[in-house]
Amino acid sequence: DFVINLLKHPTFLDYSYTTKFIDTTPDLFHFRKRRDRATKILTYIADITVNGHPETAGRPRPPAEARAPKPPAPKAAPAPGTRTLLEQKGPQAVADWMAAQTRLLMTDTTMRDGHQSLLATRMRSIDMIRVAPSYAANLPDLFSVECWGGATFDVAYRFLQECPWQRLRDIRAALPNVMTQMLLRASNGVGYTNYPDNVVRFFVKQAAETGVDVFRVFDSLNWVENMRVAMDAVIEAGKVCEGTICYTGDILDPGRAKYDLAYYVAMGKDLRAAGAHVLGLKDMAGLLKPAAARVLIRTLKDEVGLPIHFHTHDTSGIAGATVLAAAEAGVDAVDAAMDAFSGGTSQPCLGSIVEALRHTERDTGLDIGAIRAISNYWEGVRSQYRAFESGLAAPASEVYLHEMPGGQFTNLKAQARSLGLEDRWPEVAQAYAEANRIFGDIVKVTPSSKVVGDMALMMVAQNLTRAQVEDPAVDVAFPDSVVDMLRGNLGQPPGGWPAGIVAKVLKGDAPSTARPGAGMAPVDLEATRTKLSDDLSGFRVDDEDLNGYLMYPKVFLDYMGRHRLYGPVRTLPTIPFFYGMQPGEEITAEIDPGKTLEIRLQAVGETGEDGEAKVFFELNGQPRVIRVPNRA
Ligand code: BTN
Ligand code: 3PY
Ligand code: ZN
Repeated sequence: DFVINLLKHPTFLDYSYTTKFIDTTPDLFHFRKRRDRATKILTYIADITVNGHPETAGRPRPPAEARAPKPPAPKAAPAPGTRTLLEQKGPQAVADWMAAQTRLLMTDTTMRDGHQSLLATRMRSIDMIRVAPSYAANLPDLFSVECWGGATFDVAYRFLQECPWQRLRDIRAALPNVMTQMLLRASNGVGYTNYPDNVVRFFVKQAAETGVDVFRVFDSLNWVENMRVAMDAVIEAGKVCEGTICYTGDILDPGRAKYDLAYYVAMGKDLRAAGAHVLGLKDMAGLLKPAAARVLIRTLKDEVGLPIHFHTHDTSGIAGATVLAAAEAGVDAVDAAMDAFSGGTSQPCLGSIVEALRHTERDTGLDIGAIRAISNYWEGVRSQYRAFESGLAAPASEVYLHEMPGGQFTNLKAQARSLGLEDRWPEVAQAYAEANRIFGDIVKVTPSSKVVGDMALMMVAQNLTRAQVEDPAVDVAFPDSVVDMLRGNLGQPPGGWPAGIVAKVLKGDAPSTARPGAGMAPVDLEATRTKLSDDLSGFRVDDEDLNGYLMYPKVFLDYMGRHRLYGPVRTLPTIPFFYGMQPGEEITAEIDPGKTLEIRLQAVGETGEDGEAKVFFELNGQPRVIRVPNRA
């Protein structure tokens, strides 16, 4: 069948990966073009070697022995998995199959939420693609591999100088049998604001085509009305639509009646009616406690009837207990991360859950030896990214106070640091909780969580209390994101926005209560493509590039500008990418399948009067000198 055929394909056999049309199209200038790309990569290495990488400057360095670890060898041809089922029988068959399993199904989040929550989303594609064949061969019984969406899209272009679509395509090719999964912020796409409906549809269609199988669709205010465009597009594409509830509050706390059991059941039914194949339960801050999980999961199973996929974060240290309680209550699938990318603000540990359930009714059946080998690989990967460690060293029961999502916690800490508020962190946490109350107690997840964070930082920086913020007599300059949210541009929370704060923030302007997308004109895609192509001196803009531009116009253009200078730097190993090379060091970069550059740094020469440093390389055995400005 198709799984076997793909495996015999030469590019799969040697673990090389696919490239876009532009990388491989042979033309008259093919040789010249390749040489140009090699020069570009050498220029990048020379620049980083001489000047350092701005993202790692002043940050802790990886241990001297940190190097890309070897991925475990594939033990067998990839057995048919969930993707095989999806391809052959469609998304409803996947949902029916899920519901019929006794075992607990597992999603590995290492390639998305794991590094998003622990390493500021900085994991590079090459570290994922290299291990994808090991997943395909050695863990074919995973439910899915979450590897795309959320913050990864933006960060790939913005900080890692790589194309997120290429990442998805390469993972897809190396993982033919297990479903890939993405996190989609409904009408906010993979961005921070509401996009026009046709942009959301175009994005989903492309993500499905390039390689996403399961779409976890959520709205940052739990407004189902604002999820329909994205959900319909997923269903239309024939992929698995995981309509998702974001969990906040505490269903067992009578003082927190806004988000009670009835609220979640009603939302679950709305999502089912909207066409969800699977019900996602997204506990982005890790607030669902074990006893509450038992009640919530059992009730949602009974009343909604869809298979349930549970996601949580281990910020409090108690997520493992919650997952086990959810398993007992009949949850169908759960998210977890491999050892080195688990715990803390990330997901609980996959291997530990697998072992905890061994020889029980919910035994996952996953091969713990395979998990260990892949975990060892990830441990090596993490050591290369020490510069991005956030340093949360212990569980934080404080999360029940502020309710920050796992992905935001360390981010906001860094933001607080940059504003000189680091030693006032407990106040930030308290202000975050108060800002939430000012907005009427809302779901806090990207992008609404960012607005609450902006508000909290402002309150601490300006020593403002909740009472002062709400007092019409006290003048407050609200952050732009707050004004935007209260105008209605992210949609409506349950019960609407509190009238008092709306009046104060909008100074009498009328807010909108309509679905934001309803008032946005569709973007003329072809006109945008033509204009973009002109701005890029005739570059052939394909649908992936156009989608990148529509989500993040400036970020995309900046990426393209750097790409012209530095070429396919995604193919560099991670240490040279962030730190450059040492004299005498030798690396390889596979810029096309089977086309490998052997790069040796000979020496870094003196900087001349023109301020340029000469860097001496050997490229595939031939001497090359590259000059770069010395800005150090
Ligand atoms: C390479 O040589 O690896 C890439 C050559 C050109 C890549 C362009 S940059 C924007 C767009 N996104 C991709 O992944 N490829 C093209
Ligand atoms: C994201 O939207 O990136 C999230 O991870 C939300 O939890
Ligand atoms: Zn998460």
